[in-house]
Amino acid sequence: MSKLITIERHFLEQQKYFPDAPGEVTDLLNDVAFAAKLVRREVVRAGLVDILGFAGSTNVQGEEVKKLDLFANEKIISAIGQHGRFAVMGSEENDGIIIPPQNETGSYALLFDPLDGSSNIDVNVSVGTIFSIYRLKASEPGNASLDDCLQHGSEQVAAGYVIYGSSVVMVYTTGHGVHGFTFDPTIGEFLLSHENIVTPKRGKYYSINEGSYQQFNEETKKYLDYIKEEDPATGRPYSTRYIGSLVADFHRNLLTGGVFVYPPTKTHKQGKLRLMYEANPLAFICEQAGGRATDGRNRILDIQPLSLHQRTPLYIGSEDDVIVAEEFEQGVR
Ligand code: AHM
Ligand code: MG
Repeated sequence: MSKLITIERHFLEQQKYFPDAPGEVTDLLNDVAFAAKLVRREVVRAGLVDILGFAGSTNVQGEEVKKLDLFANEKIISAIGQHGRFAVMGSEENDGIIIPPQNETGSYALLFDPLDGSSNIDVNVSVGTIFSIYRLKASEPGNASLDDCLQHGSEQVAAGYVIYGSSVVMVYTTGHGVHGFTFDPTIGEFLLSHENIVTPKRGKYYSINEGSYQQFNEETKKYLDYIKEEDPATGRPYSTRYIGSLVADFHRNLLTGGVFVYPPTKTHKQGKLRLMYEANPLAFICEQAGGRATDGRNRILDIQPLSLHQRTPLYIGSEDDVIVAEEFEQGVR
């Protein structure tokens, strides 16, 4: 039997990369992994809501049944906020920043999407949690502000996601490779299952919501025509894979190779996805795995954020595939 490595053990080993912050990064990641276990516990029982009570109603214990994404949001805020390691948080579910009760001792900012893929929550399709960690930029602990959240993605100390799928997997990076852990429910631990993930330079999948075709610009339409042409030399046509849960689409493409595109549309010039909660953490992971992530022109990690809920087009995945999609977007093909 190969050696079993728990996620906690792996976090400890990452600490060597942060000699100026003894123990801190390990603790931060442990907090996130613990919150993920709490969310997992609820996600795997999602179907039971039908038996125990509908979201928005009262369950058999007389408690109000929360929608799963709101539940995940509250759990993450309370489980992580209580340890005093984060001075400020931003969630896709909250309009403004969140200052946790023990913020005076925290030197970090956490940005997260508690349960991404909302359209899939009630139909037993994979959803995910995404997170991103920064050191405070502008403030002393106890005085953290929005500015501490609005940092370039390239400043991330760590980022990761949890996919609640056929099994539950947590993937993270601290800028030293990308590592994946599968949850073993019998012992309640995430165990190392994907060490040093390297994404293929080219894949065979493209992931885009083609139902929005009429909303796309001419460049995107041309790209879609191209990707479906028959040309064995370049592996075309590519196969479509689109789940509608970013974490699930990203995770598959990370492991198998491929490109995910959420382009600008006629009505949403900046696309749909959020820079701080979705694009930045996944871009950090993707680059660490040897892939590429841009808004069609600029590297995601170099975009200056101006607001917490800012949106961005997203081209992410295997390097060669992303470059082709960008060339179409820029009109050079
Ligand atoms: P959400 O935050 O409301 O869940 O929206 C984000 C999700 C992503 O997971 C996914 O990639 C995208 O929305 C799908 O959008 P669309 O239905 O427009 O294809
Ligand atoms: Mg989301």
